[in-house]
Amino acid sequence: MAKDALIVVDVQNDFCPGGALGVEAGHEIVPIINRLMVRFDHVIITQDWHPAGHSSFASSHPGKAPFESIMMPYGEQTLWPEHCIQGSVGADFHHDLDWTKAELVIRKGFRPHVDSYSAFFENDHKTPTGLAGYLRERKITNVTFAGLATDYCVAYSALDAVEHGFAADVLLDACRGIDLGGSLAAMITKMRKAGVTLI
Ligand code: VGL
Ligand code: ZN
Repeated sequence: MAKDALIVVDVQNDFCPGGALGVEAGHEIVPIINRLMVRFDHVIITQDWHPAGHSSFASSHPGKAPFESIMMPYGEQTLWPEHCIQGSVGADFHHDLDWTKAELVIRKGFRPHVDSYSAFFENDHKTPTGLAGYLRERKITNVTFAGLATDYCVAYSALDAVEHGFAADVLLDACRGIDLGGSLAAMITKMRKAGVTLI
């Protein structure tokens, strides 16, 4: 157990119903995650943290609408409604999330020109967040993911965890997805094939 960490992904107001990029029933996972956090020795949480005018916002690209995609120097990027702007209420953790126990809050998506779904790498898949080094130095070998959204930040984080050599579990009951054009089923298949344990 001391080698296990729970990673709580982006349980922020903007990803909950009523938020800028509300995930259906996103708030339902909050009590589940609160119970989970007590059972883990180590808890890490991530926070989507964009500057105003971030390049992942459709509003930063004239003529583009949310959920369309564009080519960025690092590859295809889905465009989103403006969300999780640094310091805004939307970027705050859900008010019922009891994150007292979190040892580390890792912020991502703060570089204006690159988005970051994964807790390990930005979307260029080259710029590290530092999380892998943190886990290795703490001798944590197993990571369990819960949070929002299953098919974006949770899936990308779990895939990168496996790539880094960590054992990765995703607790599907403690996640909710965006499901854009079949992305939920596609990412679940991808995670399973990569060796992520889906629970
Ligand atoms: C996320 C889209 C944009 C997520 C973050 O947390 O899954 N999705 N930014
Ligand atoms: Zn974002």
